[in-house]
Amino acid sequence: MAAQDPLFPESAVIHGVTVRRAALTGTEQADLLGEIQDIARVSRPFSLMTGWGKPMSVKMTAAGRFCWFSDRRGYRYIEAHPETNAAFPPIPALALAVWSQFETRVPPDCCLINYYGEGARMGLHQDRDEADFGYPVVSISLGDPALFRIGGIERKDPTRSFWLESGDAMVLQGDNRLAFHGIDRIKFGGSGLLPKGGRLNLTLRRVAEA
Ligand code: MD3
Ligand code: FE
Repeated sequence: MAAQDPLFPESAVIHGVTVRRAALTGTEQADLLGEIQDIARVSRPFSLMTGWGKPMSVKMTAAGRFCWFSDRRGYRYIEAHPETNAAFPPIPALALAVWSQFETRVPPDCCLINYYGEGARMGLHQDRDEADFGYPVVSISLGDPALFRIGGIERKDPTRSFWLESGDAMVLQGDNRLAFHGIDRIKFGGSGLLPKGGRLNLTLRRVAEA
């Protein structure tokens, strides 16, 4: 492993969150993107409805057993694609390898895939539909930079922001596991990774009880 550069540390705690910059090399990012494109061809990304009755600007699909889902009946994890009823494809090996760098007790059973096109954002929310908050959520960013915001366990708590870039991994655990968080905006076209621009975020989770 290369020596730590204080201006670009390989692993840094930023505002209490562990971020591993360049967890994936350029080649690995391109390989993982190819795998996500294959998944998206069979498991088409869909737009979910927000609690306000408007569609989310982020499109979603998944790999692994579970996919997060929301409709007028509420939020839940589903095990079949809402349009085709097919099971979701397996989680790419490169994503599993990143998870293993942070969590070795259990494998993830959900790899949520979020696509951010121009102007897409994700409002402040908590991830609390999983069985055991003792397991982390691991995020992998691909493509355009995104301004990530994280607060505390109450919506009114103060928030902090920092940029996530292509190839960065982040682990949310402990006090951060139930923190409010969101994506304020992306720098559309700020990375050449996705041919038509935009950002992909993979979140690896353990949904079912181990
Ligand atoms: C902090 N995704 O899918 S990833 C989500 O970039 C989600 O697409 C964002 O929030 C994205 O639910 C942020 C980072 C992330 C994921 C899960 C968390 C941060 C988190 C769970 C708890 C606290
Ligand atoms: Fe989230």
